[in-house]
Amino acid sequence: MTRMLRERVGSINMPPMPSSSTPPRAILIDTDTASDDAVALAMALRHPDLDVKAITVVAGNVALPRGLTNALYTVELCDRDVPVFAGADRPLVRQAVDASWFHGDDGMGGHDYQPSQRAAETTHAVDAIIRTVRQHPGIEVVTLGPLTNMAMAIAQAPDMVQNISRCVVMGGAACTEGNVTPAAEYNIWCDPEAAQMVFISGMKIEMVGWELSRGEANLNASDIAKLRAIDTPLSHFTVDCNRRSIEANAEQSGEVGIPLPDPIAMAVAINPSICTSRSSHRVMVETQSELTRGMTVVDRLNVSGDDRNRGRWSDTHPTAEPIDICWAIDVPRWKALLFDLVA
Ligand SMILES: [Ca+2]
Repeated sequence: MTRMLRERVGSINMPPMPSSSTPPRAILIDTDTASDDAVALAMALRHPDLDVKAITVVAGNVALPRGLTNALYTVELCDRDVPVFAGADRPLVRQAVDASWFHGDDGMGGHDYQPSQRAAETTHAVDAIIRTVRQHPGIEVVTLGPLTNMAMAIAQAPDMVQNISRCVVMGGAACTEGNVTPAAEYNIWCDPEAAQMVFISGMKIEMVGWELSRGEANLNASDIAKLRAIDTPLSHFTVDCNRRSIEANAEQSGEVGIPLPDPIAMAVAINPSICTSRSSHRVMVETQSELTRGMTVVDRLNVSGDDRNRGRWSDTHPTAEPIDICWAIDVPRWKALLFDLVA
């Protein structure tokens, strides 16, 4: 369990460092870096209890080169020296379909942020994931994009999953509507085959669906004013890079404010108690139907474990470890954590 922030974050040029004898938690982040990913990356990079070992980028919200640029810029903005690796430039078997309409052509609200100094590593992200996980038993993984890189890594090194203490997946829509089709959330819809491979890999997965970023969890006008008042480069960046997503949010769902699914997943990763309702269930991903492509089918009532229902689901699908589903979050605490980390 994460402790309270040991110190308030100071100047943007002086990121907080771990101060106790407890070593920081090793973490790897896989991301299709657009605006909400960037905020999530910043939260992890700025948190004193986390040691971000690697950032691996996958095609998704934006094309791979742009996602790479956005991730590198964010690392630079946070004044951290964390390696960034380029991974898959398309889903496993499907065409790439980005979400630039939601995040802006550059994924960052049209600001065209460019890193001035940093460049990506030459190692492929999949190799970097395997190497990093093997080097750091107990590492935590947070995925913020389509699961292509993770699926490829698991396929190449299935033993790797034993070293991952938990994998927090921003993805899916647990027993509710999606944001890219009525059935599916974007990250899972984008590469459903990869998601299915990851979900049945035996890894300890916590699913944080997009629905948790809706309603009161959006950053409202008051929250945005608070970020402006914090008045750091990072607090302004949090608002500015989401300029387009504010408009898109209103167009798509009629909701007002900045939706931040990736930062909410990161908040749950940082402090699991921000998730206030969770339970474990088998989850399968639809890969056959175009109607429900990428749907995360959650066995909420655990009917597949009922002998009377065997043969209806369990026998026709691979056995999988249950996945932890986050059903609700503590909205004030999620926002407070964000404000702390961008101050
Ligand atoms: Ca993302």
